[in-house]
Amino acid sequence: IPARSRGALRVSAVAEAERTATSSSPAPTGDITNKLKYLFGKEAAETPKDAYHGTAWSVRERLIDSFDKTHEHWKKEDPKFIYYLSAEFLMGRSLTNTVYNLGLEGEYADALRQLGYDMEKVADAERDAALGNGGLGRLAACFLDSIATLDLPGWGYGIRYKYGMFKQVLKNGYQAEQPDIWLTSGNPWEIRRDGLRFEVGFGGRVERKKDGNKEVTVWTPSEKVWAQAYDNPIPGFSTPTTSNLRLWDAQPISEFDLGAFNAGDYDRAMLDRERAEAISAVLYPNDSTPEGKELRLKQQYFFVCASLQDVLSRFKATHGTKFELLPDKACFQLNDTHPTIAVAELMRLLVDVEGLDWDAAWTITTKCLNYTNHTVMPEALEKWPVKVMAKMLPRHMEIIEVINEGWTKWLGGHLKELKAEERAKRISAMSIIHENPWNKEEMLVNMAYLAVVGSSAVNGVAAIHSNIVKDEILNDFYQIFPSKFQNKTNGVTPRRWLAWCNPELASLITETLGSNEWINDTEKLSALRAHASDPTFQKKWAAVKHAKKEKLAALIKKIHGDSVNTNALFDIQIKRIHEYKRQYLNVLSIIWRYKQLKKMTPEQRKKAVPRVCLIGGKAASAYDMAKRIIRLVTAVGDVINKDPETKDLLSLYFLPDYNVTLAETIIPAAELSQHISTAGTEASGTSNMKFQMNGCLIIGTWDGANIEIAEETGVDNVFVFGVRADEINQLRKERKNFKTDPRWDEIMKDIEGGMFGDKDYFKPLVDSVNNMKVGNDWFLVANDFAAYLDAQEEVDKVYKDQSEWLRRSIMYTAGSGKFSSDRTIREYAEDIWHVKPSRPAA
Ligand code: 9GP
Repeated sequence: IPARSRGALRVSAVAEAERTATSSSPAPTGDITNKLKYLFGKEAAETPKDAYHGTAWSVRERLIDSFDKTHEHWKKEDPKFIYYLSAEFLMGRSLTNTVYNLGLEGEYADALRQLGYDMEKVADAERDAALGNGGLGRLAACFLDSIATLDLPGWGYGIRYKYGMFKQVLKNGYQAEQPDIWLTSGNPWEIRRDGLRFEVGFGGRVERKKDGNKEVTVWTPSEKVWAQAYDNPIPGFSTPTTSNLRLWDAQPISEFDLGAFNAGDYDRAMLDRERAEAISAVLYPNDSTPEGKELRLKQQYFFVCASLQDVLSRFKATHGTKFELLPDKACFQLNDTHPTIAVAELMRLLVDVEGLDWDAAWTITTKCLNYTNHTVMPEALEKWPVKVMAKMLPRHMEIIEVINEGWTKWLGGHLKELKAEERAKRISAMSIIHENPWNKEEMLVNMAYLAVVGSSAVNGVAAIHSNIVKDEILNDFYQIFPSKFQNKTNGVTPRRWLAWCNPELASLITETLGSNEWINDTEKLSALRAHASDPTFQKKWAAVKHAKKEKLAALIKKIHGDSVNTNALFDIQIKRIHEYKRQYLNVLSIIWRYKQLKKMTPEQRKKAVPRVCLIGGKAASAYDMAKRIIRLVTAVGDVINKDPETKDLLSLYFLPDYNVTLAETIIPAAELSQHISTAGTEASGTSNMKFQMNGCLIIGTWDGANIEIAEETGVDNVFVFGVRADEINQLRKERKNFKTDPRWDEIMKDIEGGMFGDKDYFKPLVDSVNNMKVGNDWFLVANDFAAYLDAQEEVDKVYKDQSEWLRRSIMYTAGSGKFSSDRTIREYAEDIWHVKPSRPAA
């Protein structure tokens, strides 16, 4: 990072001077080499990896100082805390973020330079902490950054997975999954809290016993593990606050069965350890088998149980057993349905362990919990078979039954005006425990319903999605509790996703706006609008984009060995691979573009807009159709990237192992990004916001946060196409009358005919969209195809007018103020959590 950019990004020279003056930390150069010598046994940093280790362990100490001060302050002040419970935290790398957030980048960059290293290269040696799958987990990470930056007393709680999200590799163009072994070289960003562990039980039996006159319930689990705490300090930006992400690692209660070992039964000797460690081994074990399902439920309960015990033990240390004060001191956000077992667990802890009566415990529980819904996809709205729940968590199953009895009884009273038959129907539709519609023999616990009944507030993550939650998914509940339902449009941290990943653009913005205050107050970006049509400013803007495209081109060269045309439009779609996200639609249009180019004369080709198309994302390991889509991308790429006639005008690459770090290189370089889900299916999307911040134009459907982005950017600046959410149901019913576009028919024949090879493998993909009958082409790819091609033509037209393109690009960044996660978190803090900032002294 050039010195000029660093200066332009700094919080303020005064703040930094103050920090350095009060810091007792040793000079970084010596400290880095000391860390290498005493922790790694190395005399000097021989590789960027060495330099990374020395730097990270040195920065860690500064981070811990800040962490300790913050937590001493909070202990003294005893403010209300928000606890963000999430099965996923997609943190990415920490070094750059930490030094920038702590204002140490100058010091450490200089120190590394003295050691002969460049900060960016050193940062590159870090592995991503990929403890998440996609948007949900990355959102949780952005939220932690904002919680700390806004000085809000708050922690994240989750699982310290030994293996994060799998590493995706391509084998002959097909996705293959490899374990992500991310902890082998140690993790400087965590602190193992020795002695801070809680017991978590599973299975066993439940009994009623007499305790004096009182009947008490005693759960004796058949299996127990320790949840061991690891803290991951989260530095805020431009503040002394450093918050925390506490992750739990599962460990055996008894280390090792020496008796079994001595008897020669080595497998049994290790059994407890293996069973325990399996709980925090992998993110999202494949749950297509009953064992996989049990393991997932175990994981969810494991981290929820440890987190609640932890919070209650801190609460008791200050307030004893005055649990009626708990809602004034703690609130919990349930990130999707994964932590919903918290409803039953908090009841169990309050009633069975602390001896509160049921009603008092229920009032406290519902005041403390809140639930965010992140998806309309039925597969992600979890429903656990009663059988599995009863086996794994017998006491919780009982508690859920009692909650459901109380709830349905209350509902009966509330709906007493209705006729008996109608009332019974409504109650049955809203029961937390219900029949499996596909298998009448099986009863299910509906976790979303449990979350709604057990929470104070329920929210969706973009305006359209929150309306769908109210009007469709949870409409019955909305009718009963309208005031419970809210919207909190997602946001992303402008630190990682603009300032730190695109320092060149950040410097230009700071220079133009006269200060870097926009980093913490993104509404200030709107002042860029005044410069959007200024040719001198446009030139500088374009130069930054071009430099970023060069960097991405170098990465493509490294991965695929090909040089791409950096004067081409960089057109990008990066997200999990899913039918509803419609990467398929993108590929079909690329095929069409290729066919058109092939038909053109050399003269006509000169007028064509060249494009480099990039697609990246992981397909869940058991998601067959998504894997076929990846193969289609690579197969089409194989054909067109090798065609000498067109390859400078069109290329298509699949970027394997899409993760946070890759996104940090891709997003600043993007000129067009695709957010083309079927309207009504993408809850929000958050990469759309990251692209927008980096001045990337969007082609998208009227879906998720695209709508609000378009409103903020100016609808005319966005390439919007396709059917609207309110038309979808009708269109699905009318499938068989749908007349496909002739261009569509041609492409389907090409794929079926083997133009890209592998025709048998692609057949199910073609069949899934091409048979016009009810239930097929569920995501309406065929319906939107023609409109999408038109929108793509419009993209080309605007790209030819570079001054208009650049004007739009600037308008995107200028309109991105709303999508800072600081805004989102402020709204949660004010409307749901009622948590106030509490900043430690610097
Ligand atoms: O699919 C949604 C995505 O649209 C949203 O931006 C993100 C954060 O709210 O959550 C995703 N949901 C999940 O990953 C699973 O519910």
